[in-house]
Amino acid sequence: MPPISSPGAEARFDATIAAEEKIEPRDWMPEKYRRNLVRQISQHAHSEVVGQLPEGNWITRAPTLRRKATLLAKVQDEAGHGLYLYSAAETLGVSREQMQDDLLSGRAKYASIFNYPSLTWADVGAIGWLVDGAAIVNQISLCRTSYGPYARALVRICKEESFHMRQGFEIMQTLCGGTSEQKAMAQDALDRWWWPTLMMFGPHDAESAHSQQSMQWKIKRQSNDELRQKFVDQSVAQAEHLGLVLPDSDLKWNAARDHYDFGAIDWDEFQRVLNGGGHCNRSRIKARRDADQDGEWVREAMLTYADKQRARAVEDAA
Ligand code: BYC
Repeated sequence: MPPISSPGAEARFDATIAAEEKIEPRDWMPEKYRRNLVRQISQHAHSEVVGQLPEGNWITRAPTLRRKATLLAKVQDEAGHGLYLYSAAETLGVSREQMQDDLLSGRAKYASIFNYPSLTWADVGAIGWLVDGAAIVNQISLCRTSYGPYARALVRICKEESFHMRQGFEIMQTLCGGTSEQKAMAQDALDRWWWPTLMMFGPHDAESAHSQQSMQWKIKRQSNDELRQKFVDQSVAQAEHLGLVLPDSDLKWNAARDHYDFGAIDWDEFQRVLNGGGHCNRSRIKARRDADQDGEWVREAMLTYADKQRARAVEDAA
């Protein structure tokens, strides 16, 4: 049941946001704030779950037992992130079934990056280094989001993402210190993942439909462009350390701005992938639909078991 509005509820909501305190599920909140959060948190949850697929593809082919165990743990963590986030969204009155249905029917989005294929083992390194690296930049900022359950889920997620980024960077480091073929594999993975990673931060601020309101409500704490810039700035030194070249001829230090300038993002490609035209859009949704169907008997069995337990408790109490 959503909290009932009472006189002064909106002023209390505004004062809570202004005081940098958290809005909690028991608090009254504007309906548009609630809906915007459900949209962002559920899309974030879907991204974590669909995001298991590109790397999951390499679990059976990891080059060593140690790499396999680490990758398995990382992919499991992503499933856990999905669970924390679905749980946070449920506190806003939306059901898990509804969110699942929105994903499977294509009504809800998930991060466009996961519609790109993971072609070689180096892609597992590039995903950890770049994709998890971009996610951390975004999510560290979101730890200060105004909705309590989302903020608390993000604190835990960020700790795990930090391990994910390091495992990716270490794979890249190993490949870059290996044979010339291995280094070329690492460069090729960087070339393919760099630009889609920059798209993870969303459209430019001027084109971002939700940013202005989300920043006012402190759901988002930094804009899409600010976070993207932060990611580019941190990545340059990391690429240099690896001895790799970021695939952008316009990338150069701008002393006046105290930031790196970088080239234009292909927004047509971004829109095409968002609208279903990426390499893997269909296979990603098919994998989620198959998982949903394959898991149906488990859900049924658990519900039947829960019903039986409840009936037994009622009998015992009588
Ligand atoms: N991909 O007004 P805007 C991970 C959509 S997974 C797809 O700027 P907003 C990992 C946007 O949703 C972590 N769609 O939106 C897992 C909106 O569409 P709707 C992923 C995108 O919400 C496994 C429209 O474009 N992280 O770490 O203010 C392995 C207009 O955009 C994208 C999160 O989800 C995109 N890249 O800002 C490895 C972080 N960008 O809803 C790693 C949480 C934009 O109007 N989310 N759109 O239909 C956010 O921070 C924000 O939602 C965004 C977008 C910055 C993504």
